[in-house]
Amino acid sequence: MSSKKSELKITIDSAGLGRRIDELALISEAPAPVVTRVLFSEADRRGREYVRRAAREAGLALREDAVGNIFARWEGSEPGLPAVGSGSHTDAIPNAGRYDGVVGVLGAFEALAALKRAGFRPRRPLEVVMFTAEEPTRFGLGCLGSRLMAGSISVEKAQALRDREGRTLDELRTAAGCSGPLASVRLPTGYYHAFVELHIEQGPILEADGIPIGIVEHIAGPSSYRVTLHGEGGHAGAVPMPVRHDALLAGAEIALAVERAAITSGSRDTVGTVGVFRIEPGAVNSVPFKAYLEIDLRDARLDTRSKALAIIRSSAEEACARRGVRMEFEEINADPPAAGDPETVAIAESVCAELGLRSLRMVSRAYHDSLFMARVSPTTMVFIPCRNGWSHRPEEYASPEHIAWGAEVLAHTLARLAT
Ligand code: HGY
Ligand code: MN
Ligand code: MN
Repeated sequence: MSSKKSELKITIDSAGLGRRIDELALISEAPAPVVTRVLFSEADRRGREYVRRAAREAGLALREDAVGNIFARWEGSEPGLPAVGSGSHTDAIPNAGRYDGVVGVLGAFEALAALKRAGFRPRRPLEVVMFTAEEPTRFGLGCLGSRLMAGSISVEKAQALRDREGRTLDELRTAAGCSGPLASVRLPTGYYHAFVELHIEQGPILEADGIPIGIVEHIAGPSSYRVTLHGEGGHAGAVPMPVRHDALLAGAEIALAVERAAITSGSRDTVGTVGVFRIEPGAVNSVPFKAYLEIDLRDARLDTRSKALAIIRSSAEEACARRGVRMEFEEINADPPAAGDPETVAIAESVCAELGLRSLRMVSRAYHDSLFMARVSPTTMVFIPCRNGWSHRPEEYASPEHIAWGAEVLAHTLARLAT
């Protein structure tokens, strides 16, 4: 990896990049300005087609693997060398915005196109990845494409996944046109020389501090859990309060226990959320006999996350015992945090300094495909500010100037790594 100052004069086509981000945003299961593109839905498939077209327009060679990860490659002068990777995702949760993931895919295409326009000739291949299923919406598990690439999930576990309609990954990927064994998704050892992902911060720090670039040193470890509660139903008027076994109220106590455990963990990086909470029968005059919750619990450190989980579980057991409600508590995923590669972080940081851009080393509490790429390659992320830190909502916004600076820092960093 060369760290010498580059003489490259890189110009990002900010207007073109913004237009492509806006065009992709219109490919959605929901009316604008809402963006929703759930894995292998009709909108996701049209979004993939848009990504393929954008890659070709950037002059990149395309291939796809058995789970639908899309690779767009610029061969280097020494093709056999491990590639320098970048990329992100274009799937979007319900009621999302247009920048999460998309900036890292279209921004990487623009970074490579700008390097081509500047006359750069890479020694190492440069490759942009559009990862399949960074979001957990379809199967309840995020980063499915990068997990399989990194060997962080077994083929058996991936094939056992079911969506809410009971469909399997194999059914859906085949219907979307993917083929080949899932085992072939795993990357050969040393496939990437380094990996750098451009992404909006999805938090308020960069904007609040007036800093245009974040460089990720740590990515918090995500975990999620399914809780099913079996109480007793009955007539809302006839069942006296002392004899009720209300599943919703047990669930409500558990949701409050998640919040309390995160706030009192002693670590400012512990975050806990109950983002899914369904009850049955769901009638105003009927005592809920069943509740279903999904808990999202994260921390930059494993020990404080484990301690918070233990508190949540014991609070849940106590509430259910007191209320006469039966509980099933199942882990969906519990991934360790990842560290950014110090040398790659330092290169991105020196690029910012040479461009006269202030930068800040950060922890990412959102997870990204880089969480798994860090297991198989030296990795870091380049963050740009987003308005009020908003993300996973239609008001998500990143300014053209910040997007262009992010793509410019990415272009120089990738060039340095590929030299
Ligand atoms: O949930 C996350 O952190 C990511 O946006 N999927
Ligand atoms: Mn997201
Ligand atoms: Mn994302």
